[in-house]
Amino acid sequence: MGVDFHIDYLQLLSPSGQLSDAAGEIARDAELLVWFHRAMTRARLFDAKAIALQRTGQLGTFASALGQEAIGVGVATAMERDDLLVPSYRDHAAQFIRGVTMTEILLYWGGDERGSDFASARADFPICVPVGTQVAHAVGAAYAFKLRKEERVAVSFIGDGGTGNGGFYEALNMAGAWRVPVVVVVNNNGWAISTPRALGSAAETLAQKAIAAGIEGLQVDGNDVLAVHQATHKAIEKARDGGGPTLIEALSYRLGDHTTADDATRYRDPEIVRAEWVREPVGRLRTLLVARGFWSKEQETALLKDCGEEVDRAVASYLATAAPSCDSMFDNLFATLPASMLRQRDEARHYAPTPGGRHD
Ligand SMILES: Cc1ncc(C[n+]2csc(CCOP(=O)(O)OP(=O)(O)O)c2C)c(N)n1
Ligand SMILES: [Mg+2]
Repeated sequence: MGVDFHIDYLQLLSPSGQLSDAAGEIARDAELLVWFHRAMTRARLFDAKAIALQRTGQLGTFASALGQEAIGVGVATAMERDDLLVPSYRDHAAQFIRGVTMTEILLYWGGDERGSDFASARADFPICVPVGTQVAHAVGAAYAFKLRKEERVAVSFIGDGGTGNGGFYEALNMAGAWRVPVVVVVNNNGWAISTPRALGSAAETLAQKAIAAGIEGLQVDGNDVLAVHQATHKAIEKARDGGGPTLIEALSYRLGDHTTADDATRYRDPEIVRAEWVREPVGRLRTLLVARGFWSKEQETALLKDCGEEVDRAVASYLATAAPSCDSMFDNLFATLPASMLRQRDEARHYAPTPGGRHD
């Protein structure tokens, strides 16, 4: 007895903008393709502004999604409104589509708890920084959907490095054993801070980690929004129909630093990064749109102006939000704060800046 396995790889749009016949209907849907382009462009402009805010002392930290926009956009557009997004910390491109606002994301990274209290997307989970823990949350929520016989699917993101975390294996194992409606998307951006993918795991693909959990695993070109969308849509509808979980490894590349607290030039050859720009997701979709006559220079200029203004409005709203009270970081920890936390809160109050604007 032995077990053979094969991991499929899906690419529909090549780096030079050539579309495969397997793209099907979606290739003719000009409106949807333009929508993908808008969503990726919005995320990219937001990213650049968030980094600028951090560099000028107006934002705490930020985890850029530069080069990985197709993953967030392809996944979120494959979800139904009632499905559940359980993000990691680099998934704002998906969160925007779910209805989370740019201002909320800025508040979050500005250290304001109110940034996690989404005005819409109420059911979606907040940003999760402890690596790997969010997948267990998604599996738990999916188990609840199954028990309640709700036709909802939980979708979670994790990084390549995160798939080495014990919590990830446990979550995947239970997803398989319980056969819950969950889709786990691995954003394989090649790096876990300064650890390259090859040092993070000896497995040839990360998708094959699904095999040990008894679930389906596949790879997609994570810089190809059409492939990400198609693969995720299929996995979500399979889960909704009772077909169980799927692990999707989306192959992309982290074109920026890990976060604003990182300087990747200390461990990564800038030449390699320059070469990776050939495969980035936004340019290849734009090439296709232009070739099909779906997009013009004028439309691109107008889009950049619109997105720039939208980002500026979000920044203005973020900066105009009065700083939260120092107590807020303790508010949602326990129903009744234990004595040790009360002591910490008192100490924090002692050092709290005078109430007022964010930048006092
Ligand atoms: C449990 C835990 N351990 C360590 C960290 C510190 N940490 C933050 S991000 C990161 C690397 C994660 O890499 P990857 O999963 O590939 O995601 P990426 O940041 O590349 O999107 C580490 C080790 C953490 N946040 N949580
Ligand atoms: Mg990574």
